[in-house]
Amino acid sequence: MFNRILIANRGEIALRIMRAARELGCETVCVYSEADRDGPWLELADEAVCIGPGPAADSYLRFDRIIAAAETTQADAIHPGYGFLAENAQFNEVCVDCNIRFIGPNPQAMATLGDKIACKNLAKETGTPVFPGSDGQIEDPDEAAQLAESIGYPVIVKASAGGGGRGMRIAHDEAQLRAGISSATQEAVAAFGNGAVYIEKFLERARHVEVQCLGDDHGNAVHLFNRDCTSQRRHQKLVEEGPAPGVDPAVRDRVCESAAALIRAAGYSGAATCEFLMDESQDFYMLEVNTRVQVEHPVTELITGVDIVKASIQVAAGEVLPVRQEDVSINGHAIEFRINAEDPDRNFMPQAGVMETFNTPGGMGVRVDSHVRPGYRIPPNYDSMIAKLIVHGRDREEAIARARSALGEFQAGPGATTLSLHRKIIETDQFRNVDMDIHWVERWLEAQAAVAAT
Ligand code: MV4
Repeated sequence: MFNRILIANRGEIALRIMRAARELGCETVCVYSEADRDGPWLELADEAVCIGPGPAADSYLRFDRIIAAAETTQADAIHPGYGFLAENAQFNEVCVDCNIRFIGPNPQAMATLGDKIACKNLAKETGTPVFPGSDGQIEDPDEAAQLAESIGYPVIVKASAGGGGRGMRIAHDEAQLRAGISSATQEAVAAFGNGAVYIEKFLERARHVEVQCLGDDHGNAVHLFNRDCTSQRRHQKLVEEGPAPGVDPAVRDRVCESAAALIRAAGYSGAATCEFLMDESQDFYMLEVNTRVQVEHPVTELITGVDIVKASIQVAAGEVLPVRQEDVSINGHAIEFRINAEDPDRNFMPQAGVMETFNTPGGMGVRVDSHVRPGYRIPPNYDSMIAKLIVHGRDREEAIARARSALGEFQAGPGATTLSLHRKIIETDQFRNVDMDIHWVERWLEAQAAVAAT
């Protein structure tokens, strides 16, 4: 096991990683920016090292400063958390070159799965379902137009180096397709330095279902079942739950096993998530693989009992996966609510400033992952998430009942938060009846605003 782990992150995930590290007997080093000087999570670190000013580009994204901090504090591993450098294969490689263990996949596995075309090709080999589309990169717009004709419009043009909704164009006819290929290519060159684009069938009404996986360096990979992350706005997830409701166990197991097969084939170590879209017939199509621990990992921890962050550290230290597939089962249902310091009534405007009131809920099946305490000043530089409320029950109904109670108890202010939004979401017919698709929250918010305007 490692002696000292450096955490190249901040906020709730820095706290989450430190807790897992401590449990494994590792010391922790936390790097921080000047804007995070008073971060309450720094008190839990054995050492804290300032790596620069508030803007992430001058601190949390600086390879040189993070590596220097690891070397001067004699850290033997770096956990990147999520965001910042978590999916940066170059940073990963620099860690390897400096003889510091990057807690996550090797640079090769990260690069392969991070490249959408390479990932999709590997998925085809492992039997992971993907959308019908181009066989790799589009070389010739005429060929692309022919292919689109045969799979049928609408199609979507995607950048191989894109992700999270960047570099995508929807085309309903040939003219839009030709324009989309050209503009997506230009955008991809400018944004990622890689202009490769591909096309696939575009699915209108879909749910976002993802599979949590774990791999090790001994050729093992398991899945920890799935989560539904359909409730989102502008590619920002709001509510996640697991297991994904309304997926037949046989379909679920087949898709989850295919996701684990993909991770295994990539020679992947650590936590990974395979994202899928699911249509109304429960047909699945893989979108992309996230090569990091995700914000919503606690949903899976509550329903499987597996400590995903601890496992990510153990496998990075060379240990065999702490769980075998046959030992993983689903216990009940869990739902996570992302509490952001944003005003849902003012276009989700971020609310920087002091959190004066911060009373978190408790009781059976209630978990709060947060770095905030009363008096904490939210810096304007970073993501506005201040807490994750995760509830667990024997079934979805009990989880929702606990969510209602816990969301009612939760007090945070004076600035607006997304707590008020979550209290409304759980009462909607759409959420209660799982009558959801990836655009439902945006449609519902617009309808609400229209009613408020009359
Ligand atoms: C799609 C799609 C429909 N059909 N691909 C958006 C982010 C990136 N991960 C892929 N995305 C999509 N790919 C096909 N073939 C619709 C989306 C999409 C989406 C996916 C998941 C969650 C929210 C979304 C919001 C808009 C579009």
